[in-house]
Amino acid sequence: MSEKTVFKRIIDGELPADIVYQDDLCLAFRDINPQAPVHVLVIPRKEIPRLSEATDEDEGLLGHLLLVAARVAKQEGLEGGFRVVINDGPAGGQEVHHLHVHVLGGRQMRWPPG
Ligand code: DGP
Repeated sequence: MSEKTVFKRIIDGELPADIVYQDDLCLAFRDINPQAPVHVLVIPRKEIPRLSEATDEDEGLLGHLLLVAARVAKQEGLEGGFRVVINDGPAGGQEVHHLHVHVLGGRQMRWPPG
């Protein structure tokens, strides 16, 4: 059996996290290595390794994650805007193999991203 990811361990309460929102479907907590004054990760409780492995069955869940991302941004006072990022796979720079949505804000975002 493959090892639990750190995010699964947070879901299971085995690792501490600064949780800012949670419901039946997802959890949002502060990134341990923030890239902006506000950097929150929104993750599904369901173990989906990466966006490209989500299926039609996950359509509602994916929409929910985005709505929660916007809700968290509002809660964090990001009225001026924010950035949402999903890294997928090695070329996308994904390090933790549990789908997560980055919510970044509190500074001016630039384009292109690195
Ligand atoms: P990605 O590169 O998209 O897979 O982003 C993974 C993010 O997860 C990265 O910004 C750092 C964050 N992270 C890794 N381990 C932990 C942890 O144990 N706790 C928290 N809060 N964040 C973590």
